[in-house]
Amino acid sequence: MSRFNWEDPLQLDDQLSAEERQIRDTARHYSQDRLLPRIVQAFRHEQTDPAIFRELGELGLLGATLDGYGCAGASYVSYGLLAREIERVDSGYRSMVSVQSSLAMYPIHAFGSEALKERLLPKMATGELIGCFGLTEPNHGSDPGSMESRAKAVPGGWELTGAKMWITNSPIADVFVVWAKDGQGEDGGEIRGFVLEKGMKGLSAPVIQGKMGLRASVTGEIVMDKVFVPEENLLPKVKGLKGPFACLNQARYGIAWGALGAAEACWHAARQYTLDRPQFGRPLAANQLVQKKLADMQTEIALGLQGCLRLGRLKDEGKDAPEMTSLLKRNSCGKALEIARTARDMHGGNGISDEFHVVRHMLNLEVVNTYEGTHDIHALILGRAQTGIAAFAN
Ligand code: TGC
Ligand code: FAD
Repeated sequence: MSRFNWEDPLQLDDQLSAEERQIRDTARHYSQDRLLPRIVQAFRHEQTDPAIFRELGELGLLGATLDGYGCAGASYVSYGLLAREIERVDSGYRSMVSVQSSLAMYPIHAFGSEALKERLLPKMATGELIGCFGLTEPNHGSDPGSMESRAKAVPGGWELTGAKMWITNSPIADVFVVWAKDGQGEDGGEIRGFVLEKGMKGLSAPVIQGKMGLRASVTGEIVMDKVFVPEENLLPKVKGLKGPFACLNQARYGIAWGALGAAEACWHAARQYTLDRPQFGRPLAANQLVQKKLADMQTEIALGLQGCLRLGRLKDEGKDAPEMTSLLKRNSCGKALEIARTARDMHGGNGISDEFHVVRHMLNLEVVNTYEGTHDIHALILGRAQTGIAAFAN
């Protein structure tokens, strides 16, 4: 029997522990059985189903790497594997998980008081409470250090004013992790993290309509008009940009795996479609041009997954660095987007229909390539790390 498995050319499966395979299989079965049947309608009609958070929570897939507070305490490799399985169906569903786990639960776990953790994390782990993360502003995306949101110290807490833009989950969120500067001076003081809660006076989160990608994942603004935030909702254990960036290190890592899951879905679809569809009296897959495209997809995905696995193992050993995540977030997103565009083309006219899924992945991956640091911003992070020169600085 051939040792070569076209679907797993470098035998990634053999490199996983029994526990990692189990989490991967749980996520795969849920995604294929419960998410795939809903995605075409959800994407077509821009519908986000909040019940999905509770379903994911029941399976232990929210905040999976965190210890305690009802979380699974799983490995980073397991987290990557579950992101890959969910994004195999849709990047929007993986986005919902990334934000809940890495951008909302993680900062509360890492930087929150014990009381805040005990009050919020167990219900976020079950999906009863939905979280979001507000860093980007209307005028500051790639350069969050220039944010305009301000937190003013007042008796008993803080008063927050400002606006956040492009915030995943915000219109349905119960818990808002928001970053704002704590002073009124020229540079605005230091960046601090705050946990806002649905219903606070002056807090609203209008939906952003008309997205052409990630249509199954709701996105909104966060508008703060003198919102009073009690002292216990401050994240006291961190100051400065390293607070939000610590969260982004986690989420970007999950995206690196997830984008390759979407790429695999496109590759498998292109292979099957070109095997099934005859033109000029033989399957499209019989043409050299088509086989080269399939070989390129297989190669990029197999190599990319090995990179993600290596980073996951380094994270599990506490030996990772943020630049490693930039390298892989950038590589996975750029390669996955290219694969989705090629798969769309290989489906011909049918590739334009949402029933064939590939155009949906392509549109989603345009977003995934942009958020959590654009493809070019991650190149500049890597450029700085090897030249010592920050190309984006004044
Ligand atoms: P810079 O001078 O580089 O750093 C300022 C301070 O932050 C520290 N730091 C990090 N710490 C931990 N992890 C990292 N990855 C870190 N990167 C930087 C750094 O050590 C320094 O600390 P200190 O103590 O010396 O003050 O800051 P800069 O302003 O020059 O940064 C430039 C740049 C381009 C690297 C950065 O701003 C950047 O990464 N921009 C991209 C913005 C971004 O990724 N936004 C994401 C928004 S959230 C989102 O998109 C969610 S979508 C979720 C979904 O739906 O899945
Ligand atoms: P800009 O920073 O204005 O960049 C525009 C272009 O200029 C890009 O191509 C960029 O690469 C390039 N560019 C910027 N600076 C430089 C430079 N110095 N040199 C060369 N090129 C440069 N944010 C959150 O905080 N929370 C969320 O939950 C969240 N979810 C999102 C969901 C969706 C659907 C989308 C679309 C975005 C989301 N974002 C979120 C925001 C996302 O992180 C930002 O859109 C992203 O960081 C880019 O910022 P920007 O849109 O302001 O683009």
